[in-house]
Amino acid sequence: MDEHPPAAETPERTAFYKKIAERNLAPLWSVLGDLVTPEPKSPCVPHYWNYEEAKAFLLEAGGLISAKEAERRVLIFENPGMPGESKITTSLYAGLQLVLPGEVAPAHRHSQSALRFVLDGSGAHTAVDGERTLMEVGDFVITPPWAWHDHGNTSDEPMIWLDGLDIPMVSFYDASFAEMHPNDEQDVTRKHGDSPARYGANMAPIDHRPSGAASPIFNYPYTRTREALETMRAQDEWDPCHGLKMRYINPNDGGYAMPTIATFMQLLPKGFAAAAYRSTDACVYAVVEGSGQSTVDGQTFTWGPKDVFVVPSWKWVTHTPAEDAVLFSFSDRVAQEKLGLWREDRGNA
Ligand code: 1HN
Repeated sequence: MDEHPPAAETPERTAFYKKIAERNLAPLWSVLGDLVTPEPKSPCVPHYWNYEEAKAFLLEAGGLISAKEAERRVLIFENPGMPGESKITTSLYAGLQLVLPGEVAPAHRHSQSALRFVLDGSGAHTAVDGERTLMEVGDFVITPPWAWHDHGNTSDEPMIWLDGLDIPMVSFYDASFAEMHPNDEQDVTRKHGDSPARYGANMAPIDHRPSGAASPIFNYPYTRTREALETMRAQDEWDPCHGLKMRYINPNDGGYAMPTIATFMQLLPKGFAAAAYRSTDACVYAVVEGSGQSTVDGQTFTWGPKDVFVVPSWKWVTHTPAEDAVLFSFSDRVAQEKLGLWREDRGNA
């Protein structure tokens, strides 16, 4: 711990360290300060990606490789502090996925949980465990761990979404399994709209026994999310740091919708000057509506619709919308809460 000075090197100590290293032993006192820091210390840095620029590259990739050949045609959002690691934060992966008209991204399943946040296009589908859902801009769609999933686009426009996965977390636990489905598309065994009817109408079948760690609602449509925010704003109860911020919940238990990734949607009204905030969950933001600025650890990002930016753990963030703005975000907060690790600092607010 940094209050404690590091042990001085002496010839005897150096010789001792060398000797024990041959037996795969090491002195804790040489590394303790780096292992247990008084505050979070992360390689993750604040960063912003302009959507139009990333989209142009993604469409270019569309001319280079098909969704089928790529399995998933995705450009990874790489945190500049961790190049080559396929991480947007220390614990999370994010990417931008393109499915062109007529394409299928073939069915597979894996231990990793995935979220899709729809940015562009209308009417492409994803299938999860035998049920298809149509995707519209602003929809938040879940692929639970080990669920078969494939994507198809029978519309006439490119479909682009933000993927968020817990890949680094699963790697940390060495718990990754994956397999391809024998067919490009899994059989559709349930009618379109089945799960929203069954679990998304504030009811559940009387003998429903929750199974699996994720919400049985696998598409949270933006129309309903937006309406909730718009209706609630009339009450004028603004959180000084967040404006009006909601979390997506699992109707089985009221917890977060996914077991490892927490997801949120917030409204920041025009003229709102958010108070500085920090928390231990590094957070990925995707702008849905409006424009504005966010200052993260002293760096100011100017954002508009569909732009993506990342706020590392324990770095101060302040949001300043230039007009009414709606922000989707996700983080590992749900995992940190389960592990008793999560903390926030609301500054003076
Ligand atoms: C995956 O399965 C998808 O299903 C997207 O769309 C991105 C990144 C790494 C591993 C699996 C998808 C992925 C992924």
